[in-house]
Amino acid sequence: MSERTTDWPFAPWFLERLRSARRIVAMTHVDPDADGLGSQVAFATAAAAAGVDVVIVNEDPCPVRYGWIDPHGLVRSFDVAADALDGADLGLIFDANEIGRARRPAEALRAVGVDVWVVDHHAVRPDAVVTGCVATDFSSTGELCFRLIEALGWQLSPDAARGIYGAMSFDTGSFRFLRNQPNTLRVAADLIATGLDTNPIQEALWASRPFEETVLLGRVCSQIQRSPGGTVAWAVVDADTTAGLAVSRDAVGEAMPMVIGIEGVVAAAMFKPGRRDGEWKVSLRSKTAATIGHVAEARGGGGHAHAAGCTVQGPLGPLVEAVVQELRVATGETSDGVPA
Ligand SMILES: [Mn+2]
Repeated sequence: MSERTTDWPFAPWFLERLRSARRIVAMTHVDPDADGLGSQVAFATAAAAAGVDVVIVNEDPCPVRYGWIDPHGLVRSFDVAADALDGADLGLIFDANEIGRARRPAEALRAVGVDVWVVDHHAVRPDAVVTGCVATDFSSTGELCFRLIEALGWQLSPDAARGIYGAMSFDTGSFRFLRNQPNTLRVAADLIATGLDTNPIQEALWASRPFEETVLLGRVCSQIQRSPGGTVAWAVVDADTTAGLAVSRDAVGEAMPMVIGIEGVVAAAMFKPGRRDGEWKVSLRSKTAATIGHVAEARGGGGHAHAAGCTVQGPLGPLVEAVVQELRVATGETSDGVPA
């Protein structure tokens, strides 16, 4: 078969492989988010109702704050559920298109010769070879899963509807970032029409920030810096920023809307320590007047045109300087690599 990936509408070979699988292992990326989790819970519950065996095994356990997406405890980590891989004949990574992003479950399947495919809405790196479904016009993997469940002829359970709506709300920032795609709101409307109560989902996602994380946001906001022309803003988050606060690793990411939300700012960056010593995670955002995906791609990362990220080995100073300078070029603040 020459074709390796399908967009929506899905290719017959893709749907047939899912329908005929003996056991599918659904995975998502490390540091799982509401899009990846909502998508896999939706897919697994719809599959179960259709008599298809789908188990969810991720590198990481389901974060406590996303427990509402998985009320029946379907999401398990590799540490406790490696056995569930036995007998699987297909792996499916949701919301990522690189095997490495799913870590151990994907590597374990590969090691015993099981195909690992993807269901994702992120652009594939030019040099990568992936199999499965990649549809970059979709707001979220959740929206893509809605179409997938529909195409497979499976029923949408209330749990599946909740997972998909949560995934869509998360990735669109509560339906703000729609990329002018009318289908996103059509899918949301279809979900509401099933009787789904969206209020608890919206409150869980957007109105349940722990107090200490709110204090952290204040600290991050007080550290925001701006370029001379005011088109680029950034914040560096280090151990001092989180000192004395019991906050999750992801909490600082919540400050991004404040950084990119500044009047006149077109591109924003946040820098926070990575998992390994000396490593920094760089998150990038931009408004419509600039694209920043290339800045992450040049450092081995990826994402979308207006939201991307990468993980880079330090030192921090030159990294910040280089990223900020590239963002200034992206916004047109400077026309070349020379600081104004
Ligand atoms: Mn996503």
